[in-house]
Amino acid sequence: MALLTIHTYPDPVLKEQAKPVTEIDSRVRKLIDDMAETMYDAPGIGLAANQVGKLEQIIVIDLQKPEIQQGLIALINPVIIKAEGTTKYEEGCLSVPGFYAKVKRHEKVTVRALSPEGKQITLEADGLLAIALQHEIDHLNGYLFVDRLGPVGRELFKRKWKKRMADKGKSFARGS
Ligand code: K1U
Ligand code: ZN
Repeated sequence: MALLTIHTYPDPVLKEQAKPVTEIDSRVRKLIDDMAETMYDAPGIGLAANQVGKLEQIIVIDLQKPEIQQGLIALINPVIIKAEGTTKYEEGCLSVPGFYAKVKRHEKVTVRALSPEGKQITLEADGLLAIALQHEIDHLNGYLFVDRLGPVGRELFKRKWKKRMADKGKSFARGS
């Protein structure tokens, strides 16, 4: 297995639409293993292929809660086929490090996808799993959680990000 580089905002790959996987072969299964290793190392509870620079419709999720015992979920070509209710949850993103914000999402989702073994599966989820599925599927469609914020939240994000970049520039100039 190998650790992959996580691309961060504003890398253009994060704005791209990932393409459906047409053949689930050893290359795809290795990419899933590498994505899982990268997610656990980060650490995170999910990862989409766009985030490691691969425009393929693959996501991995592990909520890493012993009481849930869900384990690793790897989905290929996932599509939300049903969504109900609304909820708000404070999200983070490995591609937008250090920024957290409350995002409005569906409360429950039903997702259809292929498993790494090529079987069609249907997953019904609520709670954090439903949030993580929506967050990761958004990545495959070129959206970040900051794209789902209202005008005030987006403005706050842009200001914080600009300040962070300016601070980074200053410490680079100082050599620290
Ligand atoms: O897709 C990603 O960038 C991963 C992201 C997933 C996510 C987090 C919160 C709500 C929805 C989706 C993360 O995993 S950010 C890190 C994080 O939330 C976390 C890390 C370690 C332990 C617990 C949570
Ligand atoms: Zn993310």
